[in-house]
Amino acid sequence: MFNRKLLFLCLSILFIGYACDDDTFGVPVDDFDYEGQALIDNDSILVFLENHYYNDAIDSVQPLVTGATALINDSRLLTQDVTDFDVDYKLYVFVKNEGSPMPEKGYPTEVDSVLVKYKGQYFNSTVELIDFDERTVNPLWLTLNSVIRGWSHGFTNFKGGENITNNGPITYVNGGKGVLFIPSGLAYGKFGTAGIPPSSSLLFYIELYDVVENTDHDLDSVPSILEDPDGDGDPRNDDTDGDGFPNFLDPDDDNDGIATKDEGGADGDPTNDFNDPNNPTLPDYLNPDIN
Ligand SMILES: [Ca+2]
Ligand SMILES: [Ca+2]
Ligand SMILES: [Ca+2]
Ligand SMILES: [Ca+2]
Repeated sequence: MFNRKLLFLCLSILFIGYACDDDTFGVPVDDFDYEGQALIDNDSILVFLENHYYNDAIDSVQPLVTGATALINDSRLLTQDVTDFDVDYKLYVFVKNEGSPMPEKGYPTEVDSVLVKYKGQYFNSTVELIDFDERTVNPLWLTLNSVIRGWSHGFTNFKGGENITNNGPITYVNGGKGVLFIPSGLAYGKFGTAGIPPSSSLLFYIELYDVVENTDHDLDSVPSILEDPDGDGDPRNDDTDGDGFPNFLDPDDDNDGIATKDEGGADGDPTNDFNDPNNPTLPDYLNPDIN
């Protein structure tokens, strides 16, 4: 990990008698304890889940009362393991409604476009909930690569609703609906943001109305989720031609002057063309020697 390398470098330099402070080489040393904060957040969220329940009558998380099932024991609560920048997190997802059974409304990937409503709250230092943002009247389109990581992963547990528009306003039924419990490291982290203090864990009530399956951000005929040549499930960290634009936002992925969508052969699908006998497993659109 980069920070460990930098620490090693600092130690080496100390050994030969140079000072090593927070901005050695102009690169700030980040000594924030991400793993420790993740554990603190997880403990707080668990305490919260043990002491609250989901009131179905009012669709609200409420303090536990006699006869109710605590969220931690509610079979509708999922635990999702997420690793981000080498830190392991637990994301807790309460699924009130999974979403439409129609297959084409299937689960979004973490880079798909979604139509959502939400209401966000943060946990303060005494694990009370404070409102900070909501979008509860008109749903909003956004893409899951450009939101907090807790959303990117959490929404993949839900499906969209069925469009029942009949020459009137667009309406959806049977959409996904639930609550995300997000540790600060998958939200706004150690800095927080406007209206959210540093290292705050978040609670979001969410509704998922619609999904654009196989969202293709750069319109290059390769779905964004497949623009992941290193296969780690995260298309944000792949930049084949090193031009600063990750492949899923780069219409010419190998910078050979031929747009990726034009390296797809007769069927227009760039993912199944391999014309380099010296490199038979590399698709043409990622191979600058083939154009
Ligand atoms: Ca990747
Ligand atoms: Ca690129
Ligand atoms: Ca691309
Ligand atoms: Ca090529």
